[in-house]
Amino acid sequence: MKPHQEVIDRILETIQSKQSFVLTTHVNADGDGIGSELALYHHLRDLGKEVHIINPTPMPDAYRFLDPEGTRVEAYGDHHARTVQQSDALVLLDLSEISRLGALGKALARNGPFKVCIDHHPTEGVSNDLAWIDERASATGELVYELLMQAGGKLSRSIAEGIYVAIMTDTGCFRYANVTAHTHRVAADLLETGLDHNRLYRLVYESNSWNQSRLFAKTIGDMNRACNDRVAWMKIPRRTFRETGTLEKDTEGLVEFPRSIGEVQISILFIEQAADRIRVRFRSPSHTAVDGLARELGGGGHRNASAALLKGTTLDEAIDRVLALVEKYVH
Ligand SMILES: [Mn+2]
Repeated sequence: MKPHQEVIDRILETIQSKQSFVLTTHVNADGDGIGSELALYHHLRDLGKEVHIINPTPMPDAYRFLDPEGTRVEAYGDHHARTVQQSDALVLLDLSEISRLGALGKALARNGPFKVCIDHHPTEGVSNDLAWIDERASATGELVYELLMQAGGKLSRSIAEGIYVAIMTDTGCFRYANVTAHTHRVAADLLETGLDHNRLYRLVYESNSWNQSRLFAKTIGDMNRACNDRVAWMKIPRRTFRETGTLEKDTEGLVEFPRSIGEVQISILFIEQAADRIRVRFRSPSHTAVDGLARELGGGGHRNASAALLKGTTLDEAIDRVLALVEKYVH
C-alpha cells in the first residue's frame, strides 16, 4: 500500500458520502491554493456536489484569469457564516491550521463542519478530522491530482489548468529542489489534455505593470548585504508604494531576485504594511533552510520559502530583530 493510502481512502469516502463542501486556503492565497481549489471544485461539481470556495482574503489579481467571471472564488464575509457552518465538509487546501484563516477561522473554531486537510507544508500536529500531509509533494496541486486520479475522475481542461498553475507556481516553473520525477509525470499528464502551458505561464508571470517594474527597480537598487554577503535584504517602506503607485500584491516575485546572486544563502524582504506591522519574506537556495527562521518569528512555510508577520514593531526594529537572528541560519 502506498504511504498515506489510508487517509486518501477516507477522503475519497468523505467525498462520496457528503453532499455540500466548502473549499478554502490560507490568507493571501497563492497559485497552489487557488489552482488546487479550482481543480477540486470542478471535480466535485462534475460529481453533482454543492461546492463553495470561500477564502479568508480576496482573489489575487495574478490568478483572476482562472475565474474570469469572479463567481467561483469568494472572500469570506459575515454572510458566509451560515454556508460554512451548514456545509457537510470543509476542505483546507495548502494549509492545515485553522488559525491561518483569519475571521473565517474564528467562525470555525467555535464548532463547524467535518474538516479535511490536504497540504504539503511541514507541520507539527494538526487537529482536523482528516489530514493528508505529504511534505514530499512539490505542491498541494500534486496531491489533488493524486486524489482525482484515484477517484477515477476525468482531467477536464479546467481541472488540468488548476493543477498546472498550482505546480508551476510552487516549483518556480519546475526549477526548485521540491521537483521530482513524479512532478514531471503529473505535468506530462496535464499537457496531454491539450492545455496551453505557455499561455498559463504568460498570464501568471508576464502580466506585470510598468509601476511594478518601478517598484522592483527601486527596491533592488537599494538592496543591502549582511553576514559577509551571504544575506541580501531589501525593504519596502509604505512611501515606496505611494511613490510607485503599487500595492503589496505587486511585490510578488521580488524576494526571489537575490537568490540569483551566487553567494547569497538567504534573501529577505521587509514590507511595511502599517507603521507597526511588518511582513517579512525569506527565500533560500536548496542547501539552506529558512523555515526554522520564520517559525522563530511566529511565522511558517517551507524549507526554501517562508514568511512571518511582525506586529507591534516598526520597519527599522523589524530589520534589527531579523538581522540579529539570521546569522545562525547561514553557513
Ligand atoms: Mn503550496
